[in-house]
Amino acid sequence: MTTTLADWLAAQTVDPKLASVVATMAAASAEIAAVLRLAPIEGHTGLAGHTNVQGEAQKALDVISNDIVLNHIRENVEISILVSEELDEAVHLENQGDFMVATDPLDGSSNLDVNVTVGTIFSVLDARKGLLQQGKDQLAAGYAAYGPATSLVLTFGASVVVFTLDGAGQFVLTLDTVAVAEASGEYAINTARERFWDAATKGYVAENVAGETGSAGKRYNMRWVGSMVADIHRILMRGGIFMYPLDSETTGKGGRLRLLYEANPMAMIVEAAGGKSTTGREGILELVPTGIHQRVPVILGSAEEVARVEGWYAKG
Ligand code: AHM
Ligand code: MG
Repeated sequence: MTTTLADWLAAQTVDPKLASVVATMAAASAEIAAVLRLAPIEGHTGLAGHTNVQGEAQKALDVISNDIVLNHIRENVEISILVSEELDEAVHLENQGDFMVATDPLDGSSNLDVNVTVGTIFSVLDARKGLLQQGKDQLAAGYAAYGPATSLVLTFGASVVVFTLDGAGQFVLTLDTVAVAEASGEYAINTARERFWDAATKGYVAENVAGETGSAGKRYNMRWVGSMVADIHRILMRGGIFMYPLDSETTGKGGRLRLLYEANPMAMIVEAAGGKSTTGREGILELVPTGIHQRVPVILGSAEEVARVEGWYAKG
């Protein structure tokens, strides 16, 4: 029997208002998926002509996706605050609802013009507790991966489920328990940055490259899509580790990826699926944010691999 997202949400023992926030982000994702599918025909390609607060050139689809999320969020009275990668400031909506959404509306958008998987990442928090909350206080997290199929991955903290968008625009439950494999032979890191890496990252990756002849004692494969959503989705489905560590070029910024709407929701999902997440030195979900666009080092995935990286950091 088919379980739709609405069926599944109604069966959860969570605040129905919180469930409605998740349903809103799912609806926004379904609309973004429809726009992406036809973007080259509709001419939604290339740059929007301006930069966001991070100093990055916004793509036309970054802006369109952000507008879609904002429009859906405005229609849900339970949501009073939106933090978005594409908006300099937090948006305080007219609604007085108890929930805040932090989102990267279109992650990995440098992959758009080559038709490779991108995604929408989101985190749901209690708006009454302020903008800068620890990841462990997230109430829900999810992402949509726009790949060969559109997958919606959700957690309220206890477990992780996957829905697939059907031809009628409805999300259907396709995996009701996701477990990140404890061990893996796959790692994901942008190796072109090796000259900037710290000793721990160099040490861990060198062991993997040495394979069965090195101290890791087994063979590894490297995969890097360049879309965090796609790389994390692979890790949820078949294990592995994703790393965007602090390196000598990103140190001044605190890292590459953003805490509120990239690292925190992905860490919540990976941990709810039995994996681990860390900056290398502390748990991502323990970090106290200092700004809504704060960047952090991100290392997450299969528990054994993350523990090995932590071991390298513990050495120095
Ligand atoms: P974005 O939010 O501007 O798309 O940037 C985040 C993306 C991640 O999806 C991905 O893991 C990373 O940037 C890739 O970085 P790099 O270009 O160094 O490979
Ligand atoms: Mg992003």
